[in-house]
Amino acid sequence: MSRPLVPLTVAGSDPSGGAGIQADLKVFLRLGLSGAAVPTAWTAQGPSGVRAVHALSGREVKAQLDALLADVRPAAVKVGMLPSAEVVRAVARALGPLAAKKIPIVVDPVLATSSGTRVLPEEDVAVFMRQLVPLATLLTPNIDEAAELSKLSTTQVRNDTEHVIRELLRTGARNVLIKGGHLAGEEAVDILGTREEFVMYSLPRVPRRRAVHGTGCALSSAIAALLAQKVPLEDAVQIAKQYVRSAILGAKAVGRGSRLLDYLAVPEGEDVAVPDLPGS
Ligand code: PXL
Repeated sequence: MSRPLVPLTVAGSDPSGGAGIQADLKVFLRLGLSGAAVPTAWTAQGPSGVRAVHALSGREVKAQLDALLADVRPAAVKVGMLPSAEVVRAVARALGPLAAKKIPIVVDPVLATSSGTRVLPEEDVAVFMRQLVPLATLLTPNIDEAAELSKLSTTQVRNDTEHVIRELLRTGARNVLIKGGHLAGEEAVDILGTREEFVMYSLPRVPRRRAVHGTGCALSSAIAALLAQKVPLEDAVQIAKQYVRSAILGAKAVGRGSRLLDYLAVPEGEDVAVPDLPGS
């Protein structure tokens, strides 16, 4: 009997289930895998926004990772919210050996929450770039994050995305996906830069009647779950993008505030093979 593949998320906790480890675990399961989760921070939030972010200490995060990784080798890792340099260091130390074994690591650089609360202090971004980014199989910044990480302007990210991707590849990430979802226009365009090529992903933008949050979390965890199942990166990004688009289309309010993604949306791909999913 082969062992089940276990994807791991290392991210913040969002009690509303719209982002962070709660969202990631739902996405993992939808993509066929039962995951593991190490929280790095507790947020106090409902769908109408983040009231507080409480960082766990580096020691607390290290203790969780050490205990888990002593017993389980994850098939892929997604890293989300990291609230401080000491947590970045703890995560980078624990994930170094996994990166060396070529276990895919998807790093979503959550510098601020979607409602604008700063998460990783500006002075800690250098440590993030130096210690964690070189371990990343894929880095998934949005436009603002790409600008801050590359020290270039958002105008440059919008107008010369490929140059910005090249700069980020030089910092050690093996692949970079810049999410253009925040660009104005009819199409939501994301650009993936690998060491060999650039790939554009364009899907019709979903008009947002009422905000949804956690789309970045869902995208990065969906990619991690697909990489865990050996789906090639270019296909994994396409399937994950289509899944998140369907999840936005089916999003529903669960109370006041932003809508919750439809995590039960069906993962599909155009001309690419989606892994067999339970019940489908
Ligand atoms: O979407 C960014 C994000 C990531 N992780 C957690 C969050 C948020 C946004 O609110 O709460 C835990």
